[in-house]
Amino acid sequence: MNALMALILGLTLSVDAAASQQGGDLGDRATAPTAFPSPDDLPSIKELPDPLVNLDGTRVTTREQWETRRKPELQALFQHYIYGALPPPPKGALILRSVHRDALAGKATIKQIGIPLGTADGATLELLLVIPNERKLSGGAPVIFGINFSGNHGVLADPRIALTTKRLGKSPSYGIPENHATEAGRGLAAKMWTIEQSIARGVAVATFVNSDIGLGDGTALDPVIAYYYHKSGQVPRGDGDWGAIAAWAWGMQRAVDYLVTDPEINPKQLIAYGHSRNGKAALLATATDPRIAAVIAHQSGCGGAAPSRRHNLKGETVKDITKFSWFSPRFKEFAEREDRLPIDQHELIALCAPRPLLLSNGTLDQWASPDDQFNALMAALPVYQLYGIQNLPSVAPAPGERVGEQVAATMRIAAHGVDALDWKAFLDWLPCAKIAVAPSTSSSPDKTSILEVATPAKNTK
Ligand code: GTR
Repeated sequence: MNALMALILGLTLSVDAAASQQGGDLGDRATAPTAFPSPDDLPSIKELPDPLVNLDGTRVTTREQWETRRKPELQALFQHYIYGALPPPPKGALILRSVHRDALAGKATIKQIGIPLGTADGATLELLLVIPNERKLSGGAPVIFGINFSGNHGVLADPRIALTTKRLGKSPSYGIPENHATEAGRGLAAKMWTIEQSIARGVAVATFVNSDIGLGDGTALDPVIAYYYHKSGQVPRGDGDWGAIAAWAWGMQRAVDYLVTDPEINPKQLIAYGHSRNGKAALLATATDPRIAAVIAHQSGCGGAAPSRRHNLKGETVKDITKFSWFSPRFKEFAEREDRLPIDQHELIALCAPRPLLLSNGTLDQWASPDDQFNALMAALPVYQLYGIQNLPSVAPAPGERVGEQVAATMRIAAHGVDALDWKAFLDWLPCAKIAVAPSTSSSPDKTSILEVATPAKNTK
């Protein structure tokens, strides 16, 4: 019997928080903290823990054991030690606010949808959905959906897209001179989404601003996030209360609540996407919601695809990242003793199995630890193998390369940022995920999309 097994035998192991995801009935707010050992009582594990070994030391050998036992256990462990508890889905009717079929010179339909978030003040998430009008396949368009920073009106310069009234991060270059959206910001973030590129290839794009859930910058109370603390509105946060990453991931799952109902969208082809902190949220959303079909995590770094037990000395650490209010307060307790974590981020990747997954990185963004992310990907592969997934990657991608197929990694010579070439690489990968896309009309062959050298991109914060 290993030390950890001995410890947990005396504890009530509850996986209710994870098991309750998507349809559980645990009341309005987050569930009570699960009883797991405190960091002081956890054994040191120097290497990435084996995803196929249960907390009590027994081994998972079948898909059924993974699905029924290890997966819910890991979902509970991630919520307990790292992200905090995700509440169950809220109730409330979706509101279709507007439909415009003549966007992008007639190539696309814009829909704006209000999604109630279940709070007492009636807060909503405002989803922008842009759908290609020309679709050769029946069954609806695939959709890439993710979070934006500067408001829906920033990602596409269409005057009919509503300006958010929420508190935004001050960013004059995105038309946010103080903390609120202005008309001047319309379309200023379009280069980070290149929505017309997805539309040309038959792929829909959906997005909402992070502030609909909460800005998560620690400067002011984020009402939706605080509403779902264990003790409503309790400030400062308590052990096990969620941080912004979990809240954003939960917001992405609320977008899914709508996307599965839209007849113009293929409900089996919902692709979660995120850059940086939003990449962390996209991975967590996928790991805890089976309705999501695939995930693209771009430069997701620490708390995303990069393990806390990292080797890259230039990479972000648990100590660095827990200065933000993005995680459960418990995660901070593992700063400089990451070896005490009973889990690591490769297991977040493993929770996405057998679904297609793309990790995209830039050589000049060492803060996001691309090599460590690749190690995490490799350590997650035994779970993909359990499902018989083939053509798995074995060596890290060189700059300009994509390795793997359904499970893939790409590398560019690029800094922290996202642009048209990144989106081209995402779209080029979709056929590997068995999601049909129209061929690229760009003159360069598909493979060169990630070969081009970008000038260091601006941080998108
Ligand atoms: C940084 C953070 C990264 C990444 C980035 C971002 O400050 O350290 O993990 O999330 O912000 O989201 O832009």
